[in-house]
Amino acid sequence: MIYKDVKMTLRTVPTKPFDDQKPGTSGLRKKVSVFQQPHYLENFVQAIFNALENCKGKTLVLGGDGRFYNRHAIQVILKMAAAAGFGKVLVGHNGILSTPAASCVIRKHSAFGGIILSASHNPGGPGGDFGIKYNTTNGGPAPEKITDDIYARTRYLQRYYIVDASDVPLDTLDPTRLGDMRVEVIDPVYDYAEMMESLFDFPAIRQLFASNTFSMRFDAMHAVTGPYAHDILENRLGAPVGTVMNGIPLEDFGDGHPDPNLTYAHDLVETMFNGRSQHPASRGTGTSMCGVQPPDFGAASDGDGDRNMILGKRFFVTPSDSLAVIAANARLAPGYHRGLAGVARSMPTSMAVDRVAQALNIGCYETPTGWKFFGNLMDAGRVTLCGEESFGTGSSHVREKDGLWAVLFWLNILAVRQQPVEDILREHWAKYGRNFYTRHDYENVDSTIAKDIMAQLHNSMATLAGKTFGMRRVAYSDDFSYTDPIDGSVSTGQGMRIGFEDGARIVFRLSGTGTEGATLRIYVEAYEADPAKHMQDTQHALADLIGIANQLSGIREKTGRTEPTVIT
Ligand code: VG1
Ligand code: CO
Repeated sequence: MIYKDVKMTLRTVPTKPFDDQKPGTSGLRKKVSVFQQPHYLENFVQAIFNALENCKGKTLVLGGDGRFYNRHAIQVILKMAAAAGFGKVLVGHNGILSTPAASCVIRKHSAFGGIILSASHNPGGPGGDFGIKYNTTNGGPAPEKITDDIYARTRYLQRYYIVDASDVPLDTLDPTRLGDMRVEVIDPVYDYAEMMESLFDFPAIRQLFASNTFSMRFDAMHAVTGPYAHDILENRLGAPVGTVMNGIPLEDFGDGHPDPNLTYAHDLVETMFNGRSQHPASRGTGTSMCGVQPPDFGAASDGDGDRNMILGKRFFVTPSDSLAVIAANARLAPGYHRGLAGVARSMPTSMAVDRVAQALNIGCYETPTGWKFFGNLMDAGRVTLCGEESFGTGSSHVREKDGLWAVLFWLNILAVRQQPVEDILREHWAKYGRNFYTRHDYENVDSTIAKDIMAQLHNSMATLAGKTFGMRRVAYSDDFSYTDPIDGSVSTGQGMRIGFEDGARIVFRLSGTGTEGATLRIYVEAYEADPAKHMQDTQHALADLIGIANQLSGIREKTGRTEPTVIT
């Protein structure tokens, strides 16, 4: 390879620590204006590099979801990586890499680690959010031990190192050299698409699209998955052009909120429900109001491509159910035909997958919220499949949740089973029972009030066991802590949970990804074995538990809100 040399000089820049650089559930996320403060980004990047034992000569992967500030941040990080002595940086073309693709590239090229620039599903643009996180050699988000160390270092950082050089061209695939460091610009889609082709039955899916009896829409929400979906769905799998909606990535996501749920993926929801009102979970099919049949299958992904929403014709699949269905049908996909080593779900995720694991006689792990807790289990070969209620599903093919992977898994299942999505769910519930599930989010709550609600709930945890609320008796209640079965590390304060004797649960947690005030999440679940009751409306089926959750937390009185900001 011929490298173009960029002239440079090394510079040490004195700085002062910021006191708000504690990484949350998934890296450091702040308003763009916070990142635009002089030295703010540089300080955090230097703290990451300082926390790495020795990066001299090593390879770093670098990319982001293309949101506003991505281009600037990439140039800064390249120049700081050169100053830190990295040997090589693999950077996505135009600075783009979806989160799962970054994980794939780190693993495939045996990189030392990677920096991913994203605030995921949070809105972008100059008034929106930006984020940064570090992933380790296994391709997964740095575990708490490392994020705690990075944070500690941000607290006393006095200087950072950067080279003065002109910007590295990222709009061509030509390599560059920044001093001794090589910069290779890579096609962000290629490695990832190749991996997907190795996991799923592409010929069967191609046939499904060719059959003319099946149609699909994928909503990329003007975020990072556009180019991935165009290449994989339309080019490689032959889906008709137009299958991918909102496929051009934009720095502000077209002013949208790239969160693939029934509220924010409105273009897709409109198409799939065809004029009907939303929150259709569990409602039956029927003729549409304007006579046009919606597509058979719909899906969407988030800002950085790690989340997914799965829809059938006028039918919503909860992420928890999607995880359970994938687990139950895993053998249908070539990459999983030998079955699953085990499964894991985050604590607030519904227990639907637990029932499948039990039937399959495989291990089932319950971890705190956030993908970083799955890494050790996957590295140790204990689990193959993982999921979160927050529209996150993935497997040990990478160490991040993976939006398009989940969509392809569903396409593979549909290609083999040749049934509508709704029928697959009905059969699943008939066999395993249904875990009705909902999450109520109260966003942008005053932080003091939110902390107060959580403190009061925390105090009541010790006294709830044995109490009866309506028809339900509390079996246990606690503030969830997790001991990692592989390295023994302990994570406390992971959410208040109340379990009832009939298997119902209520969980309260504060979000660790928001950038304004506090977001309080209430997760509610109830198990129903009787198929005659499976087609109820979810909010209706869970009404008594939602009432108990509101009563126990006093959320409505304390915040003055009459309803949640978002229901998923
Ligand atoms: C949320 C979700 C969590 C997910 C995290 C990162 O965290 O609840 O399940 O892992 O976002 O996903 P929190 O702390 O706000 O509840 V992503 O797609 O934003 O990287
Ligand atoms: Co995301």
